[in-house]
Amino acid sequence: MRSPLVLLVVLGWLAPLAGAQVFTDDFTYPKGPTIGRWNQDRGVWQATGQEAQAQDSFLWQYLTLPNLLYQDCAAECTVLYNPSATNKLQFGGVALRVNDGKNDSDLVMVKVQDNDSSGDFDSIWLYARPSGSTSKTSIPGFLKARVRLAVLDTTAVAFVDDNMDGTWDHTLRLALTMTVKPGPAGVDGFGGVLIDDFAFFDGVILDDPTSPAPTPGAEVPLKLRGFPNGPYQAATSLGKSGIVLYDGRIIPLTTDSVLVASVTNTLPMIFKNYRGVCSSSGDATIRIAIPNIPVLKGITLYTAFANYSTSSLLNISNEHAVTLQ
Ligand SMILES: [Ca+2]
Ligand SMILES: [Ca+2]
Repeated sequence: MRSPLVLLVVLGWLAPLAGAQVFTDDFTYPKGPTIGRWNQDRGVWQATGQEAQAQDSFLWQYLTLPNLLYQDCAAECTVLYNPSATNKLQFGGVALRVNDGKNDSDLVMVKVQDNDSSGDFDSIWLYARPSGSTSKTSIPGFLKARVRLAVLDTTAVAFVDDNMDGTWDHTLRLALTMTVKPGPAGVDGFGGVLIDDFAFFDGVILDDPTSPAPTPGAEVPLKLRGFPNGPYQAATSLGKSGIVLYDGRIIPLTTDSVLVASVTNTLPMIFKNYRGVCSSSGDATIRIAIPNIPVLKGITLYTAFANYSTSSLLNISNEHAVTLQ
């Protein structure tokens, strides 16, 4: 039997032909009107040297990467309140399936927003444009947040870390009624907001909100969407600082004993279905059977997957955090 750890990690190291499908951008472009290869679908953005800045005006704006054309995926960015902008009402976040950003239409987006124009973000909005939304308002104020958006068929899930400690503080879900189709990935902005550290995942893994709470003794299913009929390997670790592959892509996990156990199938009673083949629609479900040991409460498990071919990893999903309760 081939070592799955080889499949997960070493094949990546030996994958000079793999496309850099997992994309990161820290926006360190020369100050000015051009932001690398980003397309300014709507609004006049500028590079500050460290971030992308939305136009300081009352306008929903989008910045996309036309080559990141995906249907089911996840992306995240850091949103910073801009104290020097004239607009106090600011928002920013991630936008996916941006098929008509120019008209603020046919796209999915999440934003953190200074809804009361008080100088800090206080609300989160998850939108299908032009119709469909959910929100969480009157949150204690914050100036900087990590924001993720994941889309899988008609499900959109937004995650916000409002104190930048690496733990999601808010999760919003929205059932999409728009046509499910690929579109460019990008970010959104309003009122001079600053966007930094974009990251893109070309596989997506999400939990099922109807499944039981992740308590000791419970079994947690995770849904993944990857390549149709593609072999996959999932992995779970206790951290998410990132395993950097030879080609620059990053698996958002850490190499630790849990990861080794999960990919080598040494604990099949805990990490179930971690290796297999996605269905013709690219789907698979893996399961974490949490041992019935109360002392595990509070531990966070991070899980991601990749599809692979004989010579490379074809994609890399987001990591999904499950904190045992
Ligand atoms: Ca506010
Ligand atoms: Ca947090």
